[in-house]
Amino acid sequence: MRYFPISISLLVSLLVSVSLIAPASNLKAQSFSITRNYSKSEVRIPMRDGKTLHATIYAPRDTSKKYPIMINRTPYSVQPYGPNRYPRRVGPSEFLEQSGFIFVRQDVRGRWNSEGNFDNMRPNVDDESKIDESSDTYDTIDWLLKNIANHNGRVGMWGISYPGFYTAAALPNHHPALVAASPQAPISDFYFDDFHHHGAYLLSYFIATSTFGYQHNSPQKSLWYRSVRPTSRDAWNYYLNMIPVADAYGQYGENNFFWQQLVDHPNYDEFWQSRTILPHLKNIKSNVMTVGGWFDAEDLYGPLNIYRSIEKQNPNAFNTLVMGPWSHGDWSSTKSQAVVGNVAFGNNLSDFYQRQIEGPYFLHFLKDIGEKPKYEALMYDTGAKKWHAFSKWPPAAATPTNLNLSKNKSIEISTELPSAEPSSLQFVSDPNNPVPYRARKDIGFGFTPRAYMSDDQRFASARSDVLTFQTEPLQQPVTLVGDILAKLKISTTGTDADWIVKLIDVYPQDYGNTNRSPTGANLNGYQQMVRSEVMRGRFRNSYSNPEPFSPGQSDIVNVPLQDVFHTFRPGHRIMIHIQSTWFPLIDRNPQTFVPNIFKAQRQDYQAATHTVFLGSDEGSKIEVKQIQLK
Ligand code: PG9
Repeated sequence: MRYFPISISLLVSLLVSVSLIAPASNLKAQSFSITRNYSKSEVRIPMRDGKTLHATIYAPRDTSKKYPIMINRTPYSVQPYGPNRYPRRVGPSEFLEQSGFIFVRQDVRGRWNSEGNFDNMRPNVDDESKIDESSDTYDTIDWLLKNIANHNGRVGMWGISYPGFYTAAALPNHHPALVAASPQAPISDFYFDDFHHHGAYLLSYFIATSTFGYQHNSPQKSLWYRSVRPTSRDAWNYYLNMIPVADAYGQYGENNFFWQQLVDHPNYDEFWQSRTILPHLKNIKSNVMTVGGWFDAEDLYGPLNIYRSIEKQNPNAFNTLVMGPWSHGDWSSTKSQAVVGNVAFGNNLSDFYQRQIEGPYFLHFLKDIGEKPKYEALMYDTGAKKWHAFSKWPPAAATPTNLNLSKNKSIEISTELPSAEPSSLQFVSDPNNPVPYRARKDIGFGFTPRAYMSDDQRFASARSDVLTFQTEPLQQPVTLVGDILAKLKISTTGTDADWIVKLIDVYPQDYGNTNRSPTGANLNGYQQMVRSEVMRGRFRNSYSNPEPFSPGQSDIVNVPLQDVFHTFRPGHRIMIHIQSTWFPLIDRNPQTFVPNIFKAQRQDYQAATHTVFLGSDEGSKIEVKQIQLK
């Protein structure tokens, strides 16, 4: 068994012993002033094609030492612009700001005060005469090393979300001075992160789509576009009436190039395939620490697959993965409690991460302070609520197991195939009466969907168009690790359908007596979402070549769910949901096969009867991996 069950206290004592951090008594920092400790300068850095990119440099006022350069590249602006205006935060954490780095924040090509055209997830081109995000970062690093004072010749990069993508996109053919990169909640591929999940468009990104769809004509220090403004506060009906979805175009205006690209490329074609960074993560000499949140609604595919791609293509690289009980980017917060929706995971988790995980990583590789991290994967068990360090992910000790689904809606956990006789269950799926992705009271307009990832699923269990399966209360803990594959044998009376699968932790009826939720939610019998995913049925055999279903004919739909690390404790149940609408998280499948669902007309949206085949070795089952933790 090659894993190291490490509690926070043990991990802290390990790190305090190498005097990386002050003992707990000093953990709470005084309020650290960027203005008092850093001087600001603004530069325009020339790229190899002649375009110049704006960068703001915050250098320590103490010029008696040499410092590493720490770069963050962003499409969200490096505001505030102007020599005498300082932000509250310039680095990944106050802990690292206090340690002293030369922080460089840059507007990426085509955004805000930088020149050039913006291109979402700009394709990486392996041609040094052409530009991409890798070449822009190389040119930026080269210029900085030659033009700024007091650096120690080493460069780090970090970024959360889109800046996480730019950190990963710096790695192909990276500058030799780049020695420590930390892509955090990084986007890897817009067909599996953010805007799409396995072919389904995330309608819940409707507001965000306007952010990345307007070119500016010249460098700008203030917003050059108007975000789309829904004409109603009733999100549910606003989205329900948006048919054809492509009509939203009218609300964006003709010049939202990204919306047009989304509508024109519903399949995983060359447009999207050219924009994934995963196959380009080769020949990496830099050290990499990828960070993600188990409840990240935006970019969960990204961190898991960037770690995997680097591991596969660079077996000798220092490549670590940290996954904690966080939603999108929570690890960078200064909040004392880690809470996702109604579920609390403990105190000082982001402080622990910043001072004892992220901090030591950069201090070691950029300043020769402290030891190299001793784990490859530092993973948080979201059920038992404790950290574990593994030598690889998924852990070598993980054993394949099946959640076998039965007609009586029970689940049998077994390494054997289902023993029950062949059977089936049916439900009517109606896109005009879709299953909400949250309790209706919680559905509104947001920049992106965030909080649904640990929601109570009792609102859905009660619906006839959601098939609900569950185990008996567990006698022993069941720990699931790694990715999950729902192998569904189905049929439908329609010619297209979406298949959504959810993994749920059902709390005991008497749970809440001692564990009230920080939001006041009653946790007795709470049905906590652990993982969920959709497969748009037309893409079941190929994301690039959609196929209709033949009405009444059985077919196989494999639904890949992202990794988990979750212990279902004794007294809890494991629950599975299967459904075919998930609104308005994703757009609705009209259940009539049309060339492009964005352009489906009202008459295409038809109810259909779906059948899920169970039992025997051909029946539907959920393939998981189990580990026995000490
Ligand atoms: N990945 C996040 C995002 C990308 C595009 C649109 C909306 C959100 C992020 O960068 O925060």
